[in-house]
Amino acid sequence: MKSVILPEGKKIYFASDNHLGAPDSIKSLSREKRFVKWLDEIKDDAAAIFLLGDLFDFWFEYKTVVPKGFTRTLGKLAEITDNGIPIFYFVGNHDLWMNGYFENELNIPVFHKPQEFIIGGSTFFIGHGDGLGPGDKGYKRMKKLFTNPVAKWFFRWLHPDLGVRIAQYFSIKNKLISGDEDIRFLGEDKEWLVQYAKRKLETKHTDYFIFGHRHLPLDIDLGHTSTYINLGDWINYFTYGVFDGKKFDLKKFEAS
Ligand SMILES: [Mn+2]
Repeated sequence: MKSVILPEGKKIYFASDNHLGAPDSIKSLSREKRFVKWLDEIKDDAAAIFLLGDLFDFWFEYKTVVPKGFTRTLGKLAEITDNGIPIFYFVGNHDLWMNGYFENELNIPVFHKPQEFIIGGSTFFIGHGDGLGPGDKGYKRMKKLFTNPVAKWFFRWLHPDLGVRIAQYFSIKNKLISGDEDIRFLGEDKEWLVQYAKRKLETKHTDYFIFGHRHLPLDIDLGHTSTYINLGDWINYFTYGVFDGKKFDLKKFEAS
């Protein structure tokens, strides 16, 4: 299990689901500027920052090329890690084709599966949240294709102008393929990430389950002193999580 030291007076920050690049570069840019402003404000008291996926609406790394754009975000992330503040990245279902760029260029470890962390004495189970729990069979099949080495090899050999265009089309048009769900609360018994967390709790206690993917800010008491947090998104809610070693809060970053 990985651990993060949380000094007195410092905080751990969490955010997810920016979907930069969607629905177009102009609309994305104002959200990106707000996100960079948030990063700039929190860096002063951050002990670590966790980004829980779908930072990009589509991201694919070719051997020598990454997609255009997102310069402000990448620059700010580099500035923060250069100043010694660790950032952890968990891929989402929209940007799972990461392959070394964040590690090498930004010094940010990238996780393709949920991870357990000990942070300031509390236990955390952290991930994007796609494909976990019961159901979602159509998406789980698609994810097998997305992560298939042969399929990735063929996609990589499409010209990027064509490959990225095809991917953007499917990302925005097709909810089954992108794995995005309705952003209304389904009720605790139907929220599959709640069910997933409750099942995990049967074998092992965890203080906090932190996920993104639902695009819906949720703070649910699972009983047995365990909490499920969904971070919401940076499209409609502009929400983030902050942990000070004692309590976890979901907050909104107001535009000013
Ligand atoms: Mn998402």
